[in-house]
Amino acid sequence: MTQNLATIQTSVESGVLTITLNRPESLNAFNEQMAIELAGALRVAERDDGVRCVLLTGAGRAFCSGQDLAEIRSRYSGDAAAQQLDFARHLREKYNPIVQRIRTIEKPVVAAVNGVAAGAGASFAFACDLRIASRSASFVMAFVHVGLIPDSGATLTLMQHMGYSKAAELCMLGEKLPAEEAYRHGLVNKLVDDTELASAARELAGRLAAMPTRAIGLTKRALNRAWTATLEDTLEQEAFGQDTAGRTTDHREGVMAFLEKRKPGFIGR
Ligand code: T3D
Repeated sequence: MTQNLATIQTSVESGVLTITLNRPESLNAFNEQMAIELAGALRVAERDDGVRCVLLTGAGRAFCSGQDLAEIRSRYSGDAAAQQLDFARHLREKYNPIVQRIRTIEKPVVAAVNGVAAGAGASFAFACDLRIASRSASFVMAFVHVGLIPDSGATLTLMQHMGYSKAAELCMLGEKLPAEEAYRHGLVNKLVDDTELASAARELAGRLAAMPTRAIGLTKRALNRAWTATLEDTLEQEAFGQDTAGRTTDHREGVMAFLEKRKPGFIGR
């Protein structure tokens, strides 16, 4: 089923919710309406058991160009202190809930990066669990060019994916990182020709959606927590996750399928 909202398009097929950022005339710049609609779509994805993987992509030649700069022009009328408050509130209310949801939803989230991902648009791609990109795609930490700092979690996620040195270079210089180079640095998981991106992304997301969703969700939770945890905490988190995964129908199905030498049929529970 396909749904066309003002700034995004959503469709669900075989357990994959595809969210397409759809403002191609501004390279899918992120505005207030998109914040509302994207947050809403992710909320539905979290609650709907029929959704077992989320695929985020962009319409046209870009993934997302970050904050709609035309929209924030109106902020420049107040004094400096008021502007600062406004920026913080804007991040807390519009961007942060989206990044939190992408990171904490216990289902795989894949970014199909179909073109340039700039500013917070790049941050959204970094927040996803996996990135598949077309050869012509690129990442630009554009924040510095408009006198801002990286946000939407990128100061953490970019470092996690690439290490401090490369993250600092990209954030401080704001140079375009082509997808080929991003792939070499491990930022992109899979690189494909432009004409193959849509089908390769659907194939990857479809594969993830047919896997044991509960185990994948608990794996994601454990991986996320491990960044800031001690070994002791990590072992405990894994014990908890295993206890929960071990009680699922999918666990039993996986074991039985192995013993009966057949393909497993996972149901996501
Ligand atoms: O509280 C807060 O709001 C703070 C939060 C900040 C989060 C952020 O994301 S800050 C960073 C914002 N994003 C940028 O600074 C990126 C701006 N865009 C660019 O640097 C370039 O457009 C790209 C590198 C992304 C792509 O370059 P190129 O040459 O391929 O395309 P272009 O010609 O620059 O853009 C095509 C059209 O999209 C153009 O419109 P036009 O002239 O055809 O009518 C351009 O104005 C428009 N566009 C691109 N990015 C944005 C945009 N319009 C509004 N906002 C944009 N971010």
